Amino acid sequence: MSDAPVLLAMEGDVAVVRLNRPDRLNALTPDMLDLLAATLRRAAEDGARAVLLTGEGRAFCAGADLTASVGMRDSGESLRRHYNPVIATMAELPIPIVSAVGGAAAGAGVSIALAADIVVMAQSAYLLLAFANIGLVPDAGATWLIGKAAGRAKLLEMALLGERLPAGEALEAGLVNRVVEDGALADVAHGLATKLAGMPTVALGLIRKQVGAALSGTLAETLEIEADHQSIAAKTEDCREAIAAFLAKREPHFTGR
Ligand code: T3D
Repeated sequence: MSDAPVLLAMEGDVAVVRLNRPDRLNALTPDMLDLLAATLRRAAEDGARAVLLTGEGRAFCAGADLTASVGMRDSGESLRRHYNPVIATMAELPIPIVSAVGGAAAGAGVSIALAADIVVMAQSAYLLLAFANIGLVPDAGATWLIGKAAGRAKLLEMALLGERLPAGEALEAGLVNRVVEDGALADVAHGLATKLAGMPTVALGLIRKQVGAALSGTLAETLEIEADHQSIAAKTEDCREAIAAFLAKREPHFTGR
């Protein structure tokens, strides 16, 4: 296997993107973050219709690599240059993302896991906003992602106490979508990514975009965006195919166009 810190493998229409520094629990370096953003963009440009994002080894991602001079550089600048573009790329990608979280998702690794559309966790996995434990504040969108999904009380608890949130509690808090037996993680996550890759890709991309906009916008703005997006979606080949299949009482075949 390649020793690149981020691996990409196409499995049918699913781009499997793997964080690959298992001996450091996939801790993030600036180069790795840049490669992750570039890999996600390339997967979409090359025609992938869904992404499965996961980590190699016993963790999803342990956040910033603490051996790589956090504290000696301008961390705000590091976030703006390397971390924020990953989260922005994930938000703007035109295809859906499933994250498969085994073991730890800590620090900025929490944000990368939760910035996916569907988050699947292994039973023994956990989320850890480790920042306050080392005198830092949540970053890479964690404050927004957790606040929007789970609300103020859970966000403050996780951010201030810096304790592990087990998968079952993450599910109860509305932070993730599925918790499965450890041995089933890869199959369940891959199954969801494969299902998404076979769906009407243009509509899924628009749904991602309008959900993001709705969470930050007003009802009036959302109504407008929905109308704009429906104009586009209703003209796709996949929409025509779905309606023809419905009327002919057969299964649709979606091409992503
Ligand atoms: O300037 C900037 O870039 C600012 C940006 C900040 C963003 C952030 O993400 S800050 C938060 C950074 N992350 C953390 O604080 C988490 C640190 N890690 C841990 O707390 C623990 O490792 C875990 C709770 C995640 C897992 O614990 P455990 O007991 O399962 O594993 P371990 O033994 O601690 O780790 C295994 C190895 O991975 C170990 O190396 P060794 O002893 O086998 O040589 C450990 O040092 C290494 N490792 C784990 N996390 C990191 C790491 N190495 C570098 N950076 C890490 N974040």
